[in-house]
Amino acid sequence: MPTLFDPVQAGELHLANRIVMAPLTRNRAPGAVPTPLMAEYYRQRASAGLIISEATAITPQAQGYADVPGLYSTEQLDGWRRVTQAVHDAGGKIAVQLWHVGRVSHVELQPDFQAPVAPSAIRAHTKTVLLKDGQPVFADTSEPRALDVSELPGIVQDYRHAARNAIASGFDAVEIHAANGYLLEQFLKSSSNHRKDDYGGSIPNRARLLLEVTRAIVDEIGGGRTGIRLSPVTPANDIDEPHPQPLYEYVAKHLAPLGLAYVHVIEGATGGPRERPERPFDYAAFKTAYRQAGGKGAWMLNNGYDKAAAEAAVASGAADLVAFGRPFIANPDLVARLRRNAPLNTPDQSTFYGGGAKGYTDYPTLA
Ligand code: 8OZ
Repeated sequence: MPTLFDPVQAGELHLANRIVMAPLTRNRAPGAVPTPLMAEYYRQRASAGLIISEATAITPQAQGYADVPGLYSTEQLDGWRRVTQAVHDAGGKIAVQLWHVGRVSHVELQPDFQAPVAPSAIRAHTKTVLLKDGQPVFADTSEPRALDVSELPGIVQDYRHAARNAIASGFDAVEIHAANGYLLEQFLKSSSNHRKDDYGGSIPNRARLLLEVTRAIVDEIGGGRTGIRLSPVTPANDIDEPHPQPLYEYVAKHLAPLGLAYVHVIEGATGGPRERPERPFDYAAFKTAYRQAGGKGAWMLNNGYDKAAAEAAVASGAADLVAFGRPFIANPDLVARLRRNAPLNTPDQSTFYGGGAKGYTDYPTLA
């Protein structure tokens, strides 16, 4: 039986253990440019089998929060190169999470104060973060405009270009952020997609953009360097799908031929309850649909795992990899602590988003 501490192959990635650092938004990239402090933060966490970077905007339009990084300018790529080099020097592996927020944005964060884009002109009743005099403030998201069908090939191209930039910046892989109520999930789920064209209505139509994006990235950098994050029942960012099972099994079957490095599944409500009684979902059947369709690569689970639950998931074969979020914020040496059954530092919520080294690079490691 495999343990959390055994190495594993995920596509082209040889991972030293099965403990993954989940993507974590930290809002410490002023002007969307990764800093040396970020390189230090990720370097400290390089003993994870795989680090998945914080969500990273593929274009200026993809941006939805103050001080989150991007992956489109020369300056940003140079900043990321320092990050990937630091992680590699410390013996780690790092994927970048490719992000388009869609409607979860604000005109103040958009090029020329334009409306954020979405499948349909339906506002998300959720907040984003702006900076006022350098201080983070919550603001309601702006009313989005519906993307014209003629714009969608350009968005697919933006993802492809970002994947190329990722490899040029030294990342080992990319993770497509298709979770948590952002653009690709806005297309997938029926509460946010009321389109009447080939990208709305039926399951194949709502899954079309996600599959086009994934195929373009796989064509650009190879499936073995491509992962995807999905959240079948999350209500995050005011999103809902009354019939997630057939939708996600369709997605699984169509991702299967692409030879992905991994599929990353958030169980339940992101960062919250693992069960949503009002939205039942059979995760085992979802995984079976992927494997039966020939899907290879690692199966990664996430949401609220502790050591015992993660060990059980890996031992039973339910997961090949388990992603830990908040524990990695407060425990740069999480792998060593789990291995030694050492106590964990408690994360300080007040320093999750924005700020500097405090609550970021100053958590203590074991002696
Ligand atoms: C927390 C704050 C802002 C963004 C996600 C990228 O939920 C995020 C995010 C999380 O996927």
